[in-house]
Amino acid sequence: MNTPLKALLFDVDGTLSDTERDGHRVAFNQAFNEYDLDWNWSIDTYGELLAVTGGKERMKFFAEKYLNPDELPDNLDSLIPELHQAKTRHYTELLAGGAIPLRPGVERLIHEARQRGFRMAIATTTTPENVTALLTHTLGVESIEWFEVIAAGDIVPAKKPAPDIYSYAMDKMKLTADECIAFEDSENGIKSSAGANLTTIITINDYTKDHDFSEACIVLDQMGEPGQAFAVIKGNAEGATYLDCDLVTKLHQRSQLNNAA
Ligand code: XBP
Ligand code: MG
Repeated sequence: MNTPLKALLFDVDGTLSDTERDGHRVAFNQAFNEYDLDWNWSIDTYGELLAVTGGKERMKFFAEKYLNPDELPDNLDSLIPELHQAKTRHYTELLAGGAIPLRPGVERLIHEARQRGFRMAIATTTTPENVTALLTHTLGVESIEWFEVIAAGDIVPAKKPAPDIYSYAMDKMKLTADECIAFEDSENGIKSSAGANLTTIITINDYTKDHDFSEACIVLDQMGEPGQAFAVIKGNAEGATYLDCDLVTKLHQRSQLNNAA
């Protein structure tokens, strides 16, 4: 039984755009500065902290695991949501300043998917405002409407690696996992998508290149463009040099056949 592919479900951070190092990390540090905290997340420390998804959850983890008890602010529980609001403000300002572009091939694939009538949704742990700011400042404000569901942030209580955010998006679209394919960049991301029984295409980045992607149908260094070939890290791209809807459809079909075997 081969169910046709109907929808493309995209992670945001690390997948659509390299937002973590020069976006989220910088915005966290700006928020700490604004609140006169001498916390500063280096590129390496941030890589460790990415093990925890969600900005509020990440700050709490940092405070509890990286600080001495005497360094902890008394009002930590009320401070974290305030800091997070400030961080979101700084982050969306960075995006508005054009600081973070889409990764290679993302815009092309999204346009092609629209033309070919594939449905699209977002499934991410980041705050909804961050998603709309990224879309607005890269693809244009009208692109928000191209995504039938923007499943983001606290809309589900259990963030990635829990499968809930993908299950939520598929429920809203009235689709089953075998009618969809997910695009992810991280181990927490694929735990979530694979946990929701989704075939998953991985494009790695510097923070995630050593993660475990054994459940991916293919692992690429990027989506690639005509004239800018991707590198295939794991899997079979059947001679293609960039990710287009034909390759996405083939990967989906192949994974269905493997699941049935
Ligand atoms: C993304 C994240 C997010 C951002 C911060 O993970 O972990 O938490 O780093 O966003 P994924 P907020 O790509 O797997 O969805 O500060 O808005 O929570
Ligand atoms: Mg991600």
